[in-house]
Amino acid sequence: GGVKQEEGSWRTAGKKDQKTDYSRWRLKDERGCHTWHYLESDEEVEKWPQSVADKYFMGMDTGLPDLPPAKRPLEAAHNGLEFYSKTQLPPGNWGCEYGGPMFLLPGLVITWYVTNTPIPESHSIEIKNYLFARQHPDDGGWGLHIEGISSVFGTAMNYTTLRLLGADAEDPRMVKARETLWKLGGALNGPHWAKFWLSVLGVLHWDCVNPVPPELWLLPDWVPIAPWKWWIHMRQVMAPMSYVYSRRWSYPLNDLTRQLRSELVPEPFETINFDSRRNTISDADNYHPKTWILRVIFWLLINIWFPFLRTASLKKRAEDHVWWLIEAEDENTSFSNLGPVNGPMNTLASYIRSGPDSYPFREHLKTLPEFLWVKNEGMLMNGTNGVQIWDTAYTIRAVADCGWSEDPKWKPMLTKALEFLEDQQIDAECRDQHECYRQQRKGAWGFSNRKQGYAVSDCTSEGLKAVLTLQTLPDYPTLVPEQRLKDAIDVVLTMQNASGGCASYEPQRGSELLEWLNAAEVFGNIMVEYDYPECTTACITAFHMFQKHYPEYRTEEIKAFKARAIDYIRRAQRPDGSWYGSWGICFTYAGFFALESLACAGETYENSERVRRACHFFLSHQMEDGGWGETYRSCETGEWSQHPESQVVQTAWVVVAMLQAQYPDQEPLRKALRLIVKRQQRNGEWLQEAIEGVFNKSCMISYPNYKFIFPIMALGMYAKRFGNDPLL
Ligand code: LAN
Repeated sequence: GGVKQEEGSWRTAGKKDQKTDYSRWRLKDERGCHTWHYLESDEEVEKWPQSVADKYFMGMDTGLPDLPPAKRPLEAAHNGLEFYSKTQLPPGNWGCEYGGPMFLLPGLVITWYVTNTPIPESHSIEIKNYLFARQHPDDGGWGLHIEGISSVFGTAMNYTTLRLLGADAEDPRMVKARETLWKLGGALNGPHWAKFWLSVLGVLHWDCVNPVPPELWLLPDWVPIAPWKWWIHMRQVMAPMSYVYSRRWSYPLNDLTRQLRSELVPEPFETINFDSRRNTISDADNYHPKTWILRVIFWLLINIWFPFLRTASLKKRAEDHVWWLIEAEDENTSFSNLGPVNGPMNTLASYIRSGPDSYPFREHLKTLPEFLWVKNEGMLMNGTNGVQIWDTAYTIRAVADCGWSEDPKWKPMLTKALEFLEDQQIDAECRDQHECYRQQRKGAWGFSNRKQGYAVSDCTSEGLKAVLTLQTLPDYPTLVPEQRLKDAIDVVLTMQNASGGCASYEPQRGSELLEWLNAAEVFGNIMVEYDYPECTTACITAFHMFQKHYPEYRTEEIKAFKARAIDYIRRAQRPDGSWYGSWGICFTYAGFFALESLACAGETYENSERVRRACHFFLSHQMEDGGWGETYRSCETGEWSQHPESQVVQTAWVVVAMLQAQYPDQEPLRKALRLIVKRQQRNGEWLQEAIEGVFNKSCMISYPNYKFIFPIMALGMYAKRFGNDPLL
């Protein structure tokens, strides 16, 4: 490895498959910022005892007792909550692993490596353990996400990560991974993002990377393809990527990266024409093939723009402006950054621009660990810096659905959760909001924590609903004053698309035709915001609840918003009665939301043909055992894909959906809940089943707390409707 890296624990080669001592890991939660710590000294271990939550997250014995067996719905919900409540973290929030994507750790580890950042031995060991644990046993490869088939993206990147961390090229598992990679055509058959990272590392040559010109950010706002119109995740990833691309920065070649060249690419390196490999990609990676228009644009950029038209001063102006945007993003998020891709990329950009001792680079190194998580398989990188606000708001809702908001047993837990949400509401706009093209955010909630600072339509709505649910009860203090509730409403009111539906972080800004310029190959629906039944429903229901308490505030606007939003939900229903889900798998998830929206509009099984169609869609997929199960393929293909096993989480979604619809027949729902209760363990927990979440159609992501939240919600709502008679 590089000379400096030897100071850290990059090369733990030879000491194969070490394990750290799991009794030394601790999760620290400071106002919703999560970091994992490995305590080296016995003194520290003594001072900072391991919590039940720590043990649970790492798959250790929690020591939680067996509970009286549950026969009735509320008994099962109670047992579930008894267990789940023990994982509430000190500031009042819930948290969990948020893994699934398999392309995140490589970006982080490559960034650490090329910036000569020492890596703690505990991290190096557990990252390797995780990657080996997630290697596909049959072919030795990795996919885009934990359940996905082996691809070049997954295999080349995770192989590289293991090698950087000291795994031996002759380790049989590495040999097997290489075989699969070569069968797929090697790293030069990888997607854009793989070629980018491997060029940064100096293993591939920049000529094989499709261009990302920073000049795009100099385009006037009216230009239809100007970046401010893109989906925020594309914008914030492409900005640092364009900076690094423009600088063509690569890590100097060393022994290890020279070896990697021959391990990742079957052809002899010297003979490769890199420019001709810009568009070569394996079928396993090519979810969204590039359009011919995009290829023509790339060709023009490479052959005309860069060599003949781009002046040095234009290059500098573009780089300076993109750097300004990167700095603004860093400041507006206190270096948390929007996500796990632009986090490492901004780190790298600040290293290149300002150097290893600069303030931004140092701050990035301190903040990046907030993406990491430790579980029984090792250390992984989360899809965001956590799920804090989202899971906490949903937990409040589930407990309330059981009718337990004022139960003295749960009041301290709920009060803590309310305190957390109060603390995490965003209280000010961004600096240079308009120049950074950021959405209004004062009064909003994000998905993870306030520090990250991105308003999300449905997170704001769920945050608001959770706060209202508790605060409007006489037993609870009014922590969030009226003005701040109205601020939240103001934000939600900015989120509607022209269609009436709602998107995620901002209303749609650019044309859906921009998808023709989607260069990332591995993802779909990535260039602009879309309408989502999930986000739309959260907004509708937030208004609905808010208006019960504050009927006078912006009444007409809210009324118009709701009417148009519900109309969108109606239009988005497919002929078979289903809705396509974008953030959870898949039809069971979206239907759960859509039927709640329709219930808000007074549409139920009895009076609505639409609702009946939706219920029959669900009934036609109910399994023998009473449950529902669809695989992640539903998201990729847009058609129901039957899972061989029923899934507790999806079953709970359908039960809630059918209860919202006021489906008259109790029997199918009772059968479904029997399954949920049978799957419950003696200590009240449910075990992890298939992956629950998705983004951009092709990448899956885990929501481990859903196995508590939604069964508890379903059991509570069922009991409210049909009574608490024994299920079994
Ligand atoms: C998330 C996580 C939460 C999710 C919900 C709130 C559940 C959803 O209803 C709205 C969209 C949102 C906020 C969302 C958007 C995309 C995210 C941030 C993710 C799925 C988590 C990870 C993903 C992000 C894009 C991963 C990085 C990958 C890139 C392609 C940049």
